[in-house]
Amino acid sequence: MHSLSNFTFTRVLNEDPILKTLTLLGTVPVTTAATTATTEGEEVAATVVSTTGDQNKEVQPVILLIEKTHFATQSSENDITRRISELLSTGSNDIYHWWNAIILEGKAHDPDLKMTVISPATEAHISKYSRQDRKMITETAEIYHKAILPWIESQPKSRIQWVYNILEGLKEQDNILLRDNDPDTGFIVLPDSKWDKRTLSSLYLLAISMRSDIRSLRDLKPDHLPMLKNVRDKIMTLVPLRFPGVASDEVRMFVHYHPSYYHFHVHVTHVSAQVPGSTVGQSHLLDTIIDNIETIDPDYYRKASIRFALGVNHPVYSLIQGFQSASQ
Ligand code: M7G
Repeated sequence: MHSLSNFTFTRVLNEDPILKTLTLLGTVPVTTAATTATTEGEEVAATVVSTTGDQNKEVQPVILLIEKTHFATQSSENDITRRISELLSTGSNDIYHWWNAIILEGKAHDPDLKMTVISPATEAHISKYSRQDRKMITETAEIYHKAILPWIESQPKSRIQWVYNILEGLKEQDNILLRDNDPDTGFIVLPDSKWDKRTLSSLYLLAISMRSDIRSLRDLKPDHLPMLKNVRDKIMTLVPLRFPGVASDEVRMFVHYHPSYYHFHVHVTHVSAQVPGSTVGQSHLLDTIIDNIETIDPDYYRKASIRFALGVNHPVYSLIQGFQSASQ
């Protein structure tokens, strides 16, 4: 999908006036690529409905994540004040003046919006990106092994196809910042799709493990310490070298529990980056993970009760609630 001319708006899934983001659900006519994804993959797009006027047309659901970009500040070339075509006064008081401004023309090197398109979107995507209440909930080791692990194992492999595309050298190869091919301790570092690839204070990279047997934090054992330390040490060296201006003590590395994608990966961000959704209770610092396994208990993550915040639409939320009420 390279244009929005075919996009038909369905509804707003979410919006955030602080992060300046808008998430829309809509449809586009079905493409051959989409059919491939749904026939060979075990996952089916949310709805494939039709009808426009008297023509019956197959359409597929699409999610558009739209975010206003940060201001480019590096050179006078990018000076935002020169791109404002109209100023509309909204008031003033003494020395204070408020305007709304209209920018008519964007520039290729200083775009106004960053957009992510998920096409075709599955029910799981629609649920993830819809506005929902978040709750704190505790997953005990028993709940994990009896209720959550079977669910994780039932996830279609197609959900992490994008990860394999990166590891197998099929996609995003121009962006790879580091590749360590060791099958046990190796990993690939590349920009996270959330990052605008230019604002250092919101630097966001992803380190994806070469191993495909680690689904999440819960699987981590002493055997994995060399891999975890390799990620930590190499990233500490890589980031200040590749991104002068970001010092090693400004690099934050963490793992999400629950992640959206059950193939082990580490989030790498600038310490001051605002990370949407990554609130207290979902992020586990890489250094703390290493320490827990190395000095507290080799089986720490197999045994731990983990408390986290979760959107109520998340399947894990209802699985935990279901398990708790069944055992009462
Ligand atoms: P997570 O902890 O599994 O889930 O992190 P989260 O989305 O709840 O944080 C997965 C990370 O991978 C997120 O930070 C995503 O922004 C990032 N990501 C997702 N996809 C589908 C891609 C992709 O195709 N390419 C890249 N480079 N990053 C992605």
